[in-house]
Amino acid sequence: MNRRKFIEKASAAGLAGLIGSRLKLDATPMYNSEESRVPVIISTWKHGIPANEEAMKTLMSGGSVLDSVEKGVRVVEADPKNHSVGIGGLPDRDGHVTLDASIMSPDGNAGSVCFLENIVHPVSVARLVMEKTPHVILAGEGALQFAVESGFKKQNLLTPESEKIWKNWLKKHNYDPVVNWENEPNKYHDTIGLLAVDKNGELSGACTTSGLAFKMHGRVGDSPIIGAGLYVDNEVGGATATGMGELVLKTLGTFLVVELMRNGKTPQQACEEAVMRIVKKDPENKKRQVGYIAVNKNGETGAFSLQPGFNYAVFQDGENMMVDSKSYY
Ligand code: SD4
Repeated sequence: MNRRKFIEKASAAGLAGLIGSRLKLDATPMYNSEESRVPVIISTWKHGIPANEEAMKTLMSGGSVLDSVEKGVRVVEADPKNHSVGIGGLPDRDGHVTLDASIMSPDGNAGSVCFLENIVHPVSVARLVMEKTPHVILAGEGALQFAVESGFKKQNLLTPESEKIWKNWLKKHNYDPVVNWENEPNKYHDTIGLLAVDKNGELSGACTTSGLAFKMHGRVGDSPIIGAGLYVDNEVGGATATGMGELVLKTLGTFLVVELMRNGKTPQQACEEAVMRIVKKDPENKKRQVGYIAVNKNGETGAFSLQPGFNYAVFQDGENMMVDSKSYY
């Protein structure tokens, strides 16, 4: 092929690509008030029930969809009995409770904090990072400094109960996160990721966690990484993740779920395909848990996990209830 023919061919291909992406854009599931089942709140695990309750109350009393996701997950952050989020979270292997959180608003803005210590409500610090700084992520000491300067109180987050569990763990010192350990008889719960769509189809999401128990000091998971643990696009829908963050990070799971929905998949199909991506790419998938939940702009929901045992809470049509996720294994 001579040079000119090659260029002609290449530009035709470029044009076809453009038309293709235009077609894909047209396939974006737009909000349709006739078909929609909104407002809806969806969140991970059993602690999703009280979080959804608070989020819906906020929407019903005229709060914004952003207020609703923040207030919803704050309920779980403040619960000392929850060993995976906020106060009472299990520490890293050196005994530090280090928190990760993120939030996204309908205008596509995002904020997050990671490796933050001594603050009960990291999601609210994440919101301030989004609203008051030119940045998206603040980490560690810098995040703490910003929080304290913004009026947050420092507090010890390691409760006597969590300390006892950590000291027991130290005796064996075996670093092997257990599948679904949050559903074991000891009643550990897990990360809360929560998505909300208000009655006008506006979307927000939040995700907050103390991360994997007994992780290495300094480890950051998927939850504060936009597109990994949380992603919301107001034109399309939102997704959030729970489980082994490393598997979610390597596949940028929630960004993938939202892009699949943009290209016409239902939330259920999109979650399934994102889990399949992990199955195909990560040999760890057999031993670990990852769960995705998703919602589109019309309030259609979906979820899928690697292992059985993942469940989530949906508040829709006046009912707030637990749903068992389907799983690959
Ligand atoms: C993390 N995804 O830090 C979080 C923790 C979690 O089930 O959700 N565990 O990796």
